[in-house]
Amino acid sequence: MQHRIVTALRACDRGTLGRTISIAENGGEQASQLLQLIKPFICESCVTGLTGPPGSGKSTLLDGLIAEFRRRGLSVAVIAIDPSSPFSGGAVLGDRCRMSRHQSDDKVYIRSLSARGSVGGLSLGIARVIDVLKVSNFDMILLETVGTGQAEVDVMDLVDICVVVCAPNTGDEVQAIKSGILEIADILVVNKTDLSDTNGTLPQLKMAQHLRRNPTRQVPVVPTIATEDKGIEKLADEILKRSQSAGNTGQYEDHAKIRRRLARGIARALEERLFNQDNEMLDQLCTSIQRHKLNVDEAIRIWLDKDASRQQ
Ligand SMILES: Nc1nc2c(ncn2[C@@H]2O[C@H](COP(=O)(O)OP(=O)(O)OP(=O)(O)O)[C@@H](O)[C@H]2O)c(=O)[nH]1
Ligand SMILES: [Mg+2]
Repeated sequence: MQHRIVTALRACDRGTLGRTISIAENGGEQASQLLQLIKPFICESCVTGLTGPPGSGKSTLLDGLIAEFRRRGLSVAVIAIDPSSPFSGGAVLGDRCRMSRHQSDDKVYIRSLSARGSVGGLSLGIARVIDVLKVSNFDMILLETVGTGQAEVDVMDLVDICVVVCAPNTGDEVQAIKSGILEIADILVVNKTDLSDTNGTLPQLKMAQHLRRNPTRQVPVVPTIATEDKGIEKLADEILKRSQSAGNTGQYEDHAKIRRRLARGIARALEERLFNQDNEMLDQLCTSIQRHKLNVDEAIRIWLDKDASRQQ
């Protein structure tokens, strides 16, 4: 018999979605049990991430995309990640207000998650939340995150389609290139084209594509004015085109992305174990560092050499 939680999730019951997402986000034993329970019921939904500098217009674009996907008869779930930066503290409230016009639509589910206090663990929590949403079988799962730090770039490993949003003439595009998010972009959006001559930004972004590690990968550049719903249709087309080709091959998730996620998850689990468990050798190394007999690099090297010889 199907567990009542699974039945409720499959029926998109809001209360159950809210509760199970909180459990998934928090992690720990309860989350493991939940994930075990829902595993056989996880559907192949396409996950699209929108990332980019603060204020580039991600939430406004998302709002337009929700409307566009709904017009095409698709159900949509949105995860907005509340940046822990104090400068954007009010952002989520604004995001929720902007998107709230969709809240009464039972084919739309919007949820904010907090990035606070989950350094390094953010992407693991979100991966679990995505699994919960996949049980509810939304056609489109959209995720918004500020693309400034490594944690946010890591989050983009969770998505099937990565949309990088830049706004021209603010220096943001340079920032985006620096933080490496263009490397992982599947679609580039140049938003706020009403504010500037796009002549500068579009060639700049196209040039940036040539700097990417794999110049053969075609990355479309979509100009938009999110506040006037301009370019949203084209963006929706590009997202759906990619989603369909991934769906056709039956491979939503990229091998390299899964590998990176796995390595990160293992590293995090090891860190916790090493830090919390008694370990004589680790304590000896710490003492040597305190007494200035070793520096941290040397201690790491000694540890890794010992570990390698143990494995032989
Ligand atoms: N002129 C103009 N303003 C825009 C456009 N898109 C968004 N904005 C405005 O830019 C501001 C920031 O938009 P948001 O959608 O909140 O940007 P965001 O990237 O979600 O911001 P954070 O979540 O704080 O990183 C808002 O005041 C929007 O109204 C656009 O195409 N043209
Ligand atoms: Mg936002």
